[in-house]
Amino acid sequence: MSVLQELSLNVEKGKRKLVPGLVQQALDEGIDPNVILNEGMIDAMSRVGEAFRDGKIFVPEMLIAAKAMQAGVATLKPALAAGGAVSRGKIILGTVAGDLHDIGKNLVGMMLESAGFEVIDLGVDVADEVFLETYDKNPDTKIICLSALLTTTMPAMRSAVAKINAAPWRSKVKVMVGGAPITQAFCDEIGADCYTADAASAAEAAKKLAE
Ligand code: B1M
Repeated sequence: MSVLQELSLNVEKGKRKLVPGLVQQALDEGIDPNVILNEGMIDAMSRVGEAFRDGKIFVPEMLIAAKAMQAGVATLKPALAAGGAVSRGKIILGTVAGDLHDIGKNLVGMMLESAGFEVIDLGVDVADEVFLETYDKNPDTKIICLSALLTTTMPAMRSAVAKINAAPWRSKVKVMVGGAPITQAFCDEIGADCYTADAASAAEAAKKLAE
């Protein structure tokens, strides 16, 4: 079995203590950090999601797998986020109200930081008002980034974007959205400026938007 297969299996099984060592082994074998992330960990989380959907596992198993992935991401972070020291400005980032998923958001934050942005990470379950208040305290913010992982929290994303769109400073800031259920069509419908499907493309898009 290759190290990536072993890593993927251990993320899926939630073996938090084994995952960092396997990530390190993969790095030592010279495997591209993005390949380690996608084929060694994100793939595993997709299988975890399918098993949950099919009723084969339950929330605790999903949480244990998430913790294993987080441990792996921590080991991978220096290799993944080997960014320069450029300063591209501030970004406000958070997972919308009612939504507790943060692995994808954290990856987006990591890639934005490595692209040279200062990221104000508001965490998960962020109320609409908190995005607005944080902008008021940081009016030099260039982009507000919203993540949502549940179809049931897409309305919260719509609501947050509607409030941002109604703010007097709207023309000075860009709004980016993403997360598994989000699409370009939904982004257009709710009046956000940019949708991207993954963390790497979010960082690329942010660089263009902030120019
Ligand atoms: Co949840 N969960 N979960 N969960 N969970 C999903 C999302 C689900 C698809 C599983 C399934 O049923 N197949 C399903 C949603 C179904 C739906 O909405 N239609 C689901 C459900 C139902 C739930 C609960 C409701 C379960 C319950 O309680 N009955 C519950 C809700 C809790 C809440 O939020 N209120 C719940 C809870 C949890 C845990 C807490 C146990 C745990 C999260 C732990 C954590 O995040 N710290 C969890 C997990 C782990 C998952 C799965 C298995 C994995 C999510 C993940 O981390 N993926 C997930 C299934 C799946 O995704 N296949 C599932 C890896 C991560 C890297 O990908 O977050 O998609 P992702 O991020 C990607 C892109 O989406 C993108 O970039 C990242 C990759 O580069 N991206 C952006 C994300 N944000 C972006 C922002 C951007 C741009 C790109 O710009 C701003």
